[in-house]
Amino acid sequence: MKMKKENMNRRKALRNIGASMAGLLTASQIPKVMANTDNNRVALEALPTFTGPGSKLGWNSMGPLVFYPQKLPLIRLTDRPVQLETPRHYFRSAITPNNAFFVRYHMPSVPTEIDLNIWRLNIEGEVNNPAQLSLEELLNLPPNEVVAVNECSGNSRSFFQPRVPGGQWGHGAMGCARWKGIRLMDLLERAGIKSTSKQIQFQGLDLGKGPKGYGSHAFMKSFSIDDPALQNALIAYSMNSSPLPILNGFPVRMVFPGKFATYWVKHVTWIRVLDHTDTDFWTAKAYKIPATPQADTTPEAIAKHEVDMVSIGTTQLPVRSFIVSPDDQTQLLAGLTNEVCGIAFSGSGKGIASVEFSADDGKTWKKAVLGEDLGPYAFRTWRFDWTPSESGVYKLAVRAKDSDGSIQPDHTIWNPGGYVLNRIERQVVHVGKTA
Ligand SMILES: Nc1nc2c(c(=O)[nH]1)N[C@H]1C(S)=C(S)[C@@H](COP(=O)(O)O)O[C@H]1N2
Ligand SMILES: [Mo]
Repeated sequence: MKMKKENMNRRKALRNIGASMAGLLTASQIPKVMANTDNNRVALEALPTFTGPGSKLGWNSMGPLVFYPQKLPLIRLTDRPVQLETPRHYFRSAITPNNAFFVRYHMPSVPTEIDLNIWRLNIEGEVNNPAQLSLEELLNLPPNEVVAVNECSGNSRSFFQPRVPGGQWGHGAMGCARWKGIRLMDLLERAGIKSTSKQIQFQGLDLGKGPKGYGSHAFMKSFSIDDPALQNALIAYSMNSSPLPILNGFPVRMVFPGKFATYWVKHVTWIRVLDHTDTDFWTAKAYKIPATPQADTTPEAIAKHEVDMVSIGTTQLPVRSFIVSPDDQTQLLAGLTNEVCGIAFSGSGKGIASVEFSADDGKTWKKAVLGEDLGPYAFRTWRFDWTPSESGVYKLAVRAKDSDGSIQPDHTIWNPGGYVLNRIERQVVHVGKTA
């Protein structure tokens, strides 16, 4: 009897908690959700925004600034897995400092130290001469270099409306570094690829607790043997003339210039030549974009399974540009020259042809001055000396054109992964009076 009464009291207490929590959201505020193909739930209505349109702190995601090993304070999205975003001001230069470079993992367990006496890069599978190479042996092979942007597919995801699941990145899930290492093809040629080979799979050291073949187990990505991305790939042991920070892939990581960062496998330890098409979750199921222009679709079309989805590896980083300064805190004055600056980049391999600046919300455009050319895959800095004659509120915009003719659209897109956004970005600024 007594037990029963206690249970009843507990149940009542729980009901009360339920009631008071429900009190925080009225029925009309609870967003409608529906399932999409990946068993994710997609909000049908706009959710309250934190980093999206209309928010005050719009450029980066909102999160605490945290210290991690070898890093300056970065913005934390999540701790397990570690996801850290680079604050906006670090993009004033074309090279992102190693200690400010963003961090993204999928597994909760990431390596925190690596014993180079034991560590070997394994070349295995459909090769005539499997190899286990120490870092020292890699350093003795002919080096190659590229300056290239590493951009997360979900960079800017928090700006999607309706909101989509996944890390709610602002614009800081990108960085540009000078990568030095050995050509993947040099190693594969030494190993002798068999004619039975179909794909090359790259696997890192980080592990999760899930079963093999599932996303929760290990991180690996594959490209087909005839994919041109393999020809350009480096196995990088140096980042901006230093060893890689552990959180960015020490001792070596893959670098696929022009391709999204999901392929840039960190702590790459197994390079496996497969005689079949990879069935692992990360290549076979994850990171899919609609096979539509600009990977644009709608939640309704996804729900009806009307959309062909393709791997994000089939595309390159679309052309993008950003205003880094001023932000909405910068003091600007009418009649004075105010420097506007930022970066542009694209993964086409052709480089940036031009960057244009608008001080009137995109109605009229003027050419910006481009900074040093560090190669077609690098950030290209740009600047514009802007002298507003009147005080007031201005909507600044920037757009870049790629040397292959691609431009940034002036409209947003939507897809369920929150991938490949490259619309023209804007910055509202307040210009004060001098008298
Ligand atoms: N080993 C390993 N490599 C990885 C990942 C991972 O989870 N594990 N994530 C990929 C993704 S999705 C991104 S965006 C980049 C991030 O690179 P960074 O952490 O050096 O900035 O690493 C890629 N390589
Ligand atoms: Mo990513």
